[in-house]
Amino acid sequence: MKIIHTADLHIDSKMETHLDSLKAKERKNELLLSFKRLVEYAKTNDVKAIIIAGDMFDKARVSIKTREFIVGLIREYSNIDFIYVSGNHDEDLIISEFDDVPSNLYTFNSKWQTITYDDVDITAIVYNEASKTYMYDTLSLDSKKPNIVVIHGPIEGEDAINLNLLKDKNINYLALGHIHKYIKGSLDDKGIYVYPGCLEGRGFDEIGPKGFVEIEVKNGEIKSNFHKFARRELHNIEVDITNLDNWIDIRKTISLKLNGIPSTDMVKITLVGKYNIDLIKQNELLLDSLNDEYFFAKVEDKSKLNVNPKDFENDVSLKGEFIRNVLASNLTDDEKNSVIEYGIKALLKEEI
Ligand SMILES: [Mn+2]
Repeated sequence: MKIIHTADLHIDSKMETHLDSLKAKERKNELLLSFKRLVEYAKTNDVKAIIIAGDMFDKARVSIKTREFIVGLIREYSNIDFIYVSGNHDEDLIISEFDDVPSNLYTFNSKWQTITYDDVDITAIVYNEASKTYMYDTLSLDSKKPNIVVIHGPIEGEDAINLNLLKDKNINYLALGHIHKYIKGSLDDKGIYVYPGCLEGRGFDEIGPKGFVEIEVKNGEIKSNFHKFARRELHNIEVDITNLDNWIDIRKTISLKLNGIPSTDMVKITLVGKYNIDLIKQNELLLDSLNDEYFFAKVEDKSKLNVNPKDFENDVSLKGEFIRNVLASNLTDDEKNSVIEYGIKALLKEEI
């Protein structure tokens, strides 16, 4: 029996924190379409159940459009079971009170509930203030069968699920949700815990490969594999511009670093290093040229001007005088950097 473990889809999320409004709208639709692709993948690959370990939606309130889409999709694929445990973002979602809940959609509450298949038992609970006080004591699993347990929550910090208290309870696969990257760890002698991560990265804090975990239960054994599936990946790339002389060199250095990244991906370039006073960076041009090449690009400039006051001690030109004045001022280092950069450009009659 094949099962998919996904979580943290955050459907209906605004996406505007990182993207401009046009791209945000496109990505918002892509979140929905990725879920559709996932369901189609399940059908093609003979997957019997899809576990959604929380935060399927970004908020408890979803638009009618989204609800129709999801419920319609679940109903259409009636041979697949959708095992949906709400998370911290969508806990109050009253999906079970929709008047048209498909019979293959299973929802859960603050008490353990088990769905029994021939090959495996899947047991789940909504993790909240109430259930976290008693869930360790009330979990009782059939030791003669492989067991998958589903919970949405962190495993570190104040509100963490206590993995120690879940040891030796016959859990073979603990299907978690909450952390937006793929993590697999050992629970006890016979069990593992897994976060599949989010299905699509939403911003530059969710970089790297994203997808779901495919589980196979065979002869009483559970095997699982991460499956890269996101429509687009996000990349956060640092580029050192120390000793580069001109914009063309910066662009070339960036291209080398981006080698192999598909143009459908999203890239954030952070410029670092110490650049020489004669370098004209043209970050807007850089941003435009990257946006021409990739679905979405962002540029952050953390590079520092490499200016040694000694070099200008005896410089009698206007430039020398200007730089000495700025360096002697009470401005912060960052402010000095930009004042000198703009000042030099102005002296060179550049556009500022
Ligand atoms: Mn989440």
